[in-house]
Amino acid sequence: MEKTIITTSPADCPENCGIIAKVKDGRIIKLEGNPEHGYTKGFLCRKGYRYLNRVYSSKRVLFPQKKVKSGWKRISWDEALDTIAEKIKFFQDTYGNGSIMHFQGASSWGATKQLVKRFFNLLGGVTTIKGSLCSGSARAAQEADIGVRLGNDPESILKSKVVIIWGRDPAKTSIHLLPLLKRTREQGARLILIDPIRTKTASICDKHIAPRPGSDGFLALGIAKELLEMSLVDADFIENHTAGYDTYLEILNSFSMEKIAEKCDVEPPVIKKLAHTYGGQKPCSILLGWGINKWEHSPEMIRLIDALGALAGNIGIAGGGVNHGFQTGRHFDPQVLAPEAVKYRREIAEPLFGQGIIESKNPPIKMIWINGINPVVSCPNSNKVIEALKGLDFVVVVDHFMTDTADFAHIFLPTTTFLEEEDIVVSWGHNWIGPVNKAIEPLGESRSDLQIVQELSKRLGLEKEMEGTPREWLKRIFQPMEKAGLSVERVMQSPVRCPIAPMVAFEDKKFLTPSGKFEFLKELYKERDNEFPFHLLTPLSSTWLLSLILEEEHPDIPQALINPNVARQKGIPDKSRVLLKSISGELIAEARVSNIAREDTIVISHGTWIKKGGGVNKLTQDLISTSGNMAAFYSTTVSIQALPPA
Ligand SMILES: Nc1nc2c(c(=O)[nH]1)N[C@H]1C(S)=C(S)[C@@H](COP(=O)(O)OP(=O)(O)OC[C@H]3O[C@@H](n4cnc5c(=O)[nH]c(N)nc54)[C@H](O)[C@@H]3O)O[C@H]1N2
Ligand SMILES: Nc1nc2c(c(=O)[nH]1)N[C@H]1C(S)=C(S)[C@@H](COP(=O)(O)OP(=O)(O)OC[C@H]3O[C@@H](n4cnc5c(=O)[nH]c(N)nc54)[C@H](O)[C@@H]3O)O[C@H]1N2
Ligand SMILES: [Mo]
Repeated sequence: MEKTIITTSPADCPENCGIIAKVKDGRIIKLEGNPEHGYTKGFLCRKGYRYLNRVYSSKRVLFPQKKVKSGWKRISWDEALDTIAEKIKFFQDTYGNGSIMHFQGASSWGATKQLVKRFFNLLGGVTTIKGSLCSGSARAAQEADIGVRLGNDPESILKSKVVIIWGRDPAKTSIHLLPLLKRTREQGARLILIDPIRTKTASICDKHIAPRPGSDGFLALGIAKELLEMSLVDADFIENHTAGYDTYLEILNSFSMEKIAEKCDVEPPVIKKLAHTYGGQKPCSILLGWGINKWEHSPEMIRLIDALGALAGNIGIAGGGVNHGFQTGRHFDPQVLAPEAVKYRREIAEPLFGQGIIESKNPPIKMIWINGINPVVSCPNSNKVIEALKGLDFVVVVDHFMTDTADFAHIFLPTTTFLEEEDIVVSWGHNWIGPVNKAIEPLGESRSDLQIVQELSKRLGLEKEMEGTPREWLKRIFQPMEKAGLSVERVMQSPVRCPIAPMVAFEDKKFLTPSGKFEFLKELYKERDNEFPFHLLTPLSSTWLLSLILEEEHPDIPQALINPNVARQKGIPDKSRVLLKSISGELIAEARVSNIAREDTIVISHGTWIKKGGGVNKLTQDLISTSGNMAAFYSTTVSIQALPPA
């Protein structure tokens, strides 16, 4: 008998696709797109269709493991959880709660995943994490400007006359945006891409501008100058709905157009034309990406781009907006995290994870629980992350696979995939909420994150506070949505558009800032001196999602894209081996000579594992954004040299 299960990808991806799982005799035979999902509309990316290769991979770990001298030894759940409970009690009693750290990532956006945080809060609070590896700067920038990171519904671009895609590569990272972009272009809209790399997205755009990496703040200042020069500004919006305009003008007036052009390496006529396009035809939408968000000074860069929206009166209108992503927290009841139980609080910024552990004092961190993240691969400065993990007394990793991080665990706990779980996914990339219905029983002895902490809570006197079925917990977590008229039962039937999400953000022009107005930035950032000659951009890969790569699917060697002129100067033939060096480390890669990269830029995709010869974060510096505690992966510079064949 074949069954059809309605589910949703909880992956850390703006698409969160609606999925139909076809199940026969307890085994999933196929994943398909769910045509009833209003945004993803029945198609998945290759990674989605092929997700079953992960579920049924022979490399998936399905039993608890303990590290022994000769490697890993299978143990029972009882032994694993008894050991962990004893360690928790020991570290609490000996050094205090701060000696225990909980590092939860965002690899699954299932709502029940928060309950692991509840468990650690119920312990009285432990050392946790603040900031982000993904969107911290954009959140901080938009909180300062408009009060919250909230954009127009993606469908709003169908009303745009111009769409500027700024530091985002949807052809690779948001494939369901493509049909919308194509439709709006067919209706006559102009599409403009701003990206130092000539990506695949450039081929669907009318114009591609490749500024110096990290210089977009200046490009935005140049556009603003010309908007003012040509009176393409919305005086009413500036007068009635903004604050801090005079200070912003002072910043603007302290640079000449020529200086700006030199800084961002875009010719004045190109900047001026861009300003005419942006200010000349309303509405114009800016789609801000995550590339622009991974620099030390990203908060200022993003605020300078937001300012364009305010100047041209392109905020709060259909087809307008400076759109990044959506905050998902407002859908959930914060009390579920048991904040009242927290007596101890210490947070380490995610980008400084390694350093934070190494330098921790009073008490030093001794034990860590890691779930839903692979910090050795994903955090900047992998070498420091490894040093930090090696120095800990007790490491627990909850995952599906023996990742580079899991290699440092003392106990590995096998967890279920979403196809073995019941949950709800609220997306950060669009406004649809999707059900996660259980398609199959857990494979092997794998357990959900929730089940794992529930079992552990029994050993620590917290059973009552953690008990409940996933459905019962979902009803508690989802209280605010139930109050807004959307029940958990309804969500579990099929994907549904979020009832509180506006099609147009801030249509009433009442911003959630303390002044109620759009706030211009007050200060520019300090430019950094680069240590090495090339910017290292490490964007996401079209082939894989973050670090979710099966070992057998790894490339033999990472590929480094370099400009033909650099290749000539340095004597680096195509497909030859090169050595890259930064302040943090070294990496051997294969040079791919390509004019999609600027002469000052080297490009390597993020995600591959160190034990498979990859790991671009061995090169990246552990730098942090000026606000929002965001990892500044792209502020790293490198040198490159030819290597003899292996
Ligand atoms: N295939 C695939 N899809 C994914 C993911 C994946 O790993 N693989 N990951 C998902 C996740 S978690 C996220 S956050 C999203 C991110 O989605 P995107 O925003 O598309 O991702 P990035 O690759 O970080 O950056 C996009 C572009 O920004 C450019 N960029 C870098 N620095 C600058 C700059 O200074 N100025 C400008 N103008 N551009 C710059 C890069 O060259 C890159 O082409 O993708 C999601 N979708
Ligand atoms: N150099 C460089 N580094 C980057 C980036 C970049 O552009 N350049 N991009 C960054 C971005 S945008 C992001 S979002 C981060 C992501 O960094 P991570 O959060 O590390 O992302 P993932 O690779 O998705 O997942 C980590 C692990 O979680 C596991 N996992 C999946 N689902 C579950 C679950 O339900 N429970 C448990 N316990 N485990 C689960 C997976 O098997 C995987 O091993 O990486 C960042 N790192
Ligand atoms: Mo991300």
